[in-house]
Amino acid sequence: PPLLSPDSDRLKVEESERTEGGVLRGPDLLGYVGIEAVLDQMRRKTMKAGFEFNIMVVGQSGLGKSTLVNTLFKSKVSRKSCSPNYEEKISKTVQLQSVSHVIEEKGVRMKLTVIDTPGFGDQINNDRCWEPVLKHVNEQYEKYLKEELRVNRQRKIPDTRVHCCIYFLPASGHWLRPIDVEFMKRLGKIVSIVPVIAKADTLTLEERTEFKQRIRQDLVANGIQVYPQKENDEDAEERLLNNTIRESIPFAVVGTDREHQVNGHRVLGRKTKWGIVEVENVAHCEFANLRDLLIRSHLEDLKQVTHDVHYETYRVQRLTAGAVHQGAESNKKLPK
Ligand SMILES: Nc1nc2c(ncn2[C@@H]2O[C@H](COP(=O)(O)OP(=O)(O)O)[C@@H](O)[C@H]2O)c(=O)[nH]1
Ligand SMILES: [Mg+2]
Repeated sequence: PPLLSPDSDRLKVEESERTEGGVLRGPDLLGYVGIEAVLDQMRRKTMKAGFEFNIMVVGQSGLGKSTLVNTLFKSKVSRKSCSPNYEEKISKTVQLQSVSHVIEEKGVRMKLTVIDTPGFGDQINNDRCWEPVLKHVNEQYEKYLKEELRVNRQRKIPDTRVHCCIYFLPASGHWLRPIDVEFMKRLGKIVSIVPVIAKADTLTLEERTEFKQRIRQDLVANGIQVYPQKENDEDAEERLLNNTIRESIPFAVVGTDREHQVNGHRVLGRKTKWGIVEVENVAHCEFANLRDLLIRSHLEDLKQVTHDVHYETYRVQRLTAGAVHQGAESNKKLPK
């Protein structure tokens, strides 16, 4: 029997003619349909399921990586290395460590994984120290791809892909060092990199402005891609918002694990002999800008870019390479 009766076929054509090129908005409709309720449905589903966010921190030890991540999420999600034990100190290789926590706020659950890279850039010869990081990022793509390709696959594939890589630049520098260039050049192609200036409380305001400008120039000069990338802007509105971010990176940040009293309020800050650096005060440093970018405005976008751009690139490369490989294999088996 035909799947569609001639009648319903005609109906379909008429409908598509009527709506072609046009948007039917509220006032055009005969009454309230209730499409907007989909937002509530999405909200409820997301709240029930929770979501994953995987963040990686890269930079030499002592730059305040663990402290900053803890400051970002206002909890001890990463272990501070105040007194590195002997073994850690002599570690000759970059060792990646993942720690996961579930953070819940107002009923929304986020499974946060922090991937730390102790040992990065700590050796005298830092040749190819980007390699273990690159390997880790690609391994997570591979894991996801393998799950996706399985016949009986899970309804929701566990996501271990790195959604964001915060790269810590030491505040002492005047320009990007070779290790920074080498790392960001390679990793920028496969993961969203957000460069930050670590321990920015050690710079004067002029030094900070100069250093930031210099880094932006160096990034362009070396063809390094950092997040948010221009070609991934989805519309004019997003472009405008992202332009302001692109003009102000790298954020000069300060981290802390202490609260102090300032004018009767408890604030996160670092106490020095000459005063308190307030971490969340935009007049003091750009920590708030970083937090807003990573969590309040671009968290979902970071996840989307990871899936739609970085993972997609990996998937296409991997599957075309696989197809070529298989083709070659089957060619060999062909009878001559
Ligand atoms: N001046 C200053 N010191 C910081 C800052 N963030 C962390 N520190 C200190 O730097 C040391 C190393 O911090 P840690 O987070 O363990 O660095 P990591 O090795 O990169 O994870 C600790 O003594 C921190 O208190 C900062 O923004 N400014
Ligand atoms: Mg650490």
